[in-house]
Order: sequence, then structure tokens, then C-alpha cells
Amino acid sequence: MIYTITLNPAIDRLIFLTEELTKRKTNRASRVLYDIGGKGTHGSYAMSKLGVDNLALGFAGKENKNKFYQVLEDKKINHHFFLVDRSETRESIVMIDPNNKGSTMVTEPSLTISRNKKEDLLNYLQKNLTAEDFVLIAGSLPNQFTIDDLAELMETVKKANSFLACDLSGEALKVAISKKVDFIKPNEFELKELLKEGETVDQKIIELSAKVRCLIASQGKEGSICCYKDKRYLIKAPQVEEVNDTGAGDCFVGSFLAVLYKTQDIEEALRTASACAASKVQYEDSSYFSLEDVKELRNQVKIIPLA
Ligand code: TA6
Repeated sequence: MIYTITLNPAIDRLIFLTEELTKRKTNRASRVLYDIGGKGTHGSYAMSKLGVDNLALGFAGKENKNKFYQVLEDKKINHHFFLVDRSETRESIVMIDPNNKGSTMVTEPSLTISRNKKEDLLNYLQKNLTAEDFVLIAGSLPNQFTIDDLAELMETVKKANSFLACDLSGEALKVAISKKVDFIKPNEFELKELLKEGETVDQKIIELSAKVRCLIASQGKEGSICCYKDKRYLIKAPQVEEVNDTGAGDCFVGSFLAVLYKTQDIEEALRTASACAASKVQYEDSSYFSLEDVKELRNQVKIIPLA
């Protein structure tokens, strides 16, 4: 089983504008859609779509749980969220300019998580995790869920000997590295943040790959570098017309883990994930990708083994 943990989920409210977003004028919307948000949930969507059993865990607000559950169920995501009383799951408002001119996101303040609520999640994991499971922790941390709480969560997963993947940034990413989790996927900006004085990105990648079993370092248009089991690969994604890149990285992570879990074949996982993310950016919401597209796009993915 794969478990995704979204500590700070969101309901994405996608607002399609009639004209490009402009300050000091009434910006009008032609349509509004709702989608899942918060990163780990996107991973679950991709895993479910690829036919890999998974369960979306995390915290959610009790006050608007029906709306949150509706979005999860519309996306065929099995879930088991721990509900926070007198709270609402936040919305991420994504304003999308017409003619593929990009989007602007504003995310609302997050839930506040009590010690008891954290214990509920930890107890659930202690009771259910096995060494055969994969766990993905992705997205930002909610209020009062500290870096130490995150470290405790990682320790709980590691104690079960489950494969621990982390799609995190900032201090949370640093904790994942120090805990030597099994998978991280820093982007260019996150990698640069980790550099010591005079250290190059390549040197950082070599250092990280000695600590983390599977490292995928996205290099923007240059593609991504994957280090896994003492091998390195350069992955060049297919070039496609971008409509909305929100959730593309999350789609990559979810589909990568789904295929690695199912096949243990790193090149197959990289190829499928790259094709799924390329499909995703061609669609207007935060998560959808097309399996038909993937069949075609996967042949356009270049995977170059590096020395
Ligand atoms: O990566 C996409 C996304 O999950 C959006 O769906 C939106 O909910 C946002 O990121 C949330 O980001 P955060 O870093 O606050 O978890």
C-alpha cells in the first residue's frame, strides 16, 4: 500500500479570468472549478489513476469536510483524514489568465493542529505501516505542526521500515535530508538554498545522493537529474503547450512513486512520471492528466544514463 500524507491540504478554487489579472480594476471570471490541493492529495490522484492502491491521510477541517470529501471523491481518492474541530480546510485560489498566459495563486491560512491530533496520525501509522509500504509526505506544514513534529513523523515511518518519500521545501526539506529519507525532489531554487559557500549544484547533488536513496533534482527546462542505486540519469521531458502548470511537480512525484512501487524499475518510473507531468500541464485544473496522452508522450521522454 502507498500512503500519502498531506498535513496541510487545500481545496483549490480555480478562477478562469476573462482578461489578464489587472490591479485596480474589476477582474471578471468566466468559470470557477474546484480541485484538490496540498500536494500529497495530488500524488494520490496520480497513483489512483495509474491503478496503484493508496490512501490519502492528513488533517482536514471539520466545518467544511463535506466539500473537501466531495472533491476527493470526484477524483476517486480513498482517504482517511483526521478532522480538526471548529476549523475549515483552507482554499488555494488560483486565478488563471486566458490564452495560457499563466496563473496567480493565493493560499488561505492553514489549520492549527493540536498535540492530540498529531498523536492520532502517529498512532494510525504505528498501527498500520509495514516494511512493504511506501509513504509520501508532501506540501507545507499547518500551524503548530513544527519541524520537530515533522521529524517525529519521519521517525515513525522509518521505524516501520517503510519507503519514505518527501516532497518538501525549506527547513522541512533539510530535516528530510538529515533523516536520510528514501526520496526527495528538490527544484532548482530549493537546491540553491542548500548550497554552502562556494559549493556547486553538481557537488550538492553528489552529496545528497550519498544520503538519500532516490534523488530527483529538477533543473527546469534542462530537465531533471535522477540519482538512484549508484546510477545517474538525465531526464528530458517532452515539450508541450502549457495551459496550467499548477500541480505538475506533484503529478510527477505521485506517478513516479506509483510505478516504482509496482515495478521497482527506475527508468519505467521516470519515463511514466515525466509523461504524466507533461500531460498534466496541458489541462486547466491542478491535477488532471490523460492516460491517452501518456501513452504517446512516454515515447518522447529522453532518459540518458550519466557516468
Ligand atoms: O502544488 C500545487 C498545490 O498543491 C496547489 O494545489 C495549492 O493547493 C498549493 O500547491 C498548496 O501549496 P502549499 O505549499 O501551501 O501546500
